[in-house]
Amino acid sequence: MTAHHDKNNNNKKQWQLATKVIHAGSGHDDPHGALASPLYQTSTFKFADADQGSARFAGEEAGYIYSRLGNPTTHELETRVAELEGYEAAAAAATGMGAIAACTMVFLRAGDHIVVSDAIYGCSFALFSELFERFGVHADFVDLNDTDALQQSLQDNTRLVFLETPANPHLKLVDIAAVSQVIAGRDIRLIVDNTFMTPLLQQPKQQGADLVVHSATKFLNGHGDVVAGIVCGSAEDIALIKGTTLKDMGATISPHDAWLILRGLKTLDVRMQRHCENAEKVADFLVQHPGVRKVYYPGLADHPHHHLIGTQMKHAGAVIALELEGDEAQARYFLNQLQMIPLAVSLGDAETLIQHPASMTHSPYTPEARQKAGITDTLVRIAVGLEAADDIIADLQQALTASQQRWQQTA
Ligand code: 4LM
Repeated sequence: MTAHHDKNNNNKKQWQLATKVIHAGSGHDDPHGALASPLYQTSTFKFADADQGSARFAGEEAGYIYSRLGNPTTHELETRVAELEGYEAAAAAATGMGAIAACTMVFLRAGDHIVVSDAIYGCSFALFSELFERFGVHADFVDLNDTDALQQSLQDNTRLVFLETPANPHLKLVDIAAVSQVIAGRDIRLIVDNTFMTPLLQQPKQQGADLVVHSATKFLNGHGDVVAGIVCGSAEDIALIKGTTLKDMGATISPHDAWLILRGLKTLDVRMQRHCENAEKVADFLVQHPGVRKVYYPGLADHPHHHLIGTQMKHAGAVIALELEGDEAQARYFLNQLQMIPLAVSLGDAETLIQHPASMTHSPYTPEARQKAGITDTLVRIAVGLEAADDIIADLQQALTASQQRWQQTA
């Protein structure tokens, strides 16, 4: 370890997040002094001799074995994101769903019960409501802002509360600290999906989350060229996840994808600033447009949980949902009119993306569950990107004008 590294390590706790996205975890000792993190694109690692191999497998000697179990590039990513979220450790996964499955199943066995926020990403809903049920774990989907409903949903066998805030797709917020207070003193872990915020806008550990999970596919990577996930928590919980659900079910990240996310993370702070500025401008535009019936964006003063901005979260983020005047066909017509903005699921990319949750990201919900969660058939979700805000707005404007004309003709 060089003097330079020692100095960095002594100061790193005081670093601001804008510095940590670049420097945290980058203590690699490349023999050539490479500035960028080396990519250890290897499946396996050579042992010096048989004793070393068996000692590593027995956990008696630190060191790498095989990339499903750990890899230096992956480790660098895990260290950086853990520091950003304020946890001791992290485990990277092949996808966000891989991370969610690994960090929930590890704490569950047949007969257990979990409580989940009523609006979450469609595949998380499918995992908890369908797959878990097949293995004897029952999930109740609850409005977690209703403290009485949360209290009543808790059972002796409840092991986890899982929530997303802001919720995909309509940006409902959950007061994490309030949930944490209700479950305090029980043997229940609180897991927060922080994908929509990133640690730069919200650090759920400060509100009492035991684990924080991300789809790293989104803002963390930021360039739309990777699918990945990551979960942060105590060293003990992360060691358990790495040693069981990740090791034996195998949703481990590719070192190349970890390397791309490390690169993407360096610009997270500047990207989030631009994402947020653009989203505010787009929300302001949508609110005043006569063809738009409702805009869901926590940054707007009429959002029911607007008060959480400035306390739980630093900013409303860059995802907006809206309802157009008209029916579902009208929403589809509008999507088809866009010229620059791609019709695509995902979020957090340089490109602004737009999609129809009821038939796309939230199609795994039953129609009844969608209705209960407030995910209407006319809802459209915009993940605001990094383009010039005027160009995003101009594309939305021309598509809204065209669809308004259609609606006036049909109505
Ligand atoms: C989408 N979302 O919404 P992977 N958690 C949240 C998410 O939004 C997602 C995942 C986990 C979308 C994907 C098509 C809050 C995904 C799952 O896709 O497995 O990395 O993350 O558009």
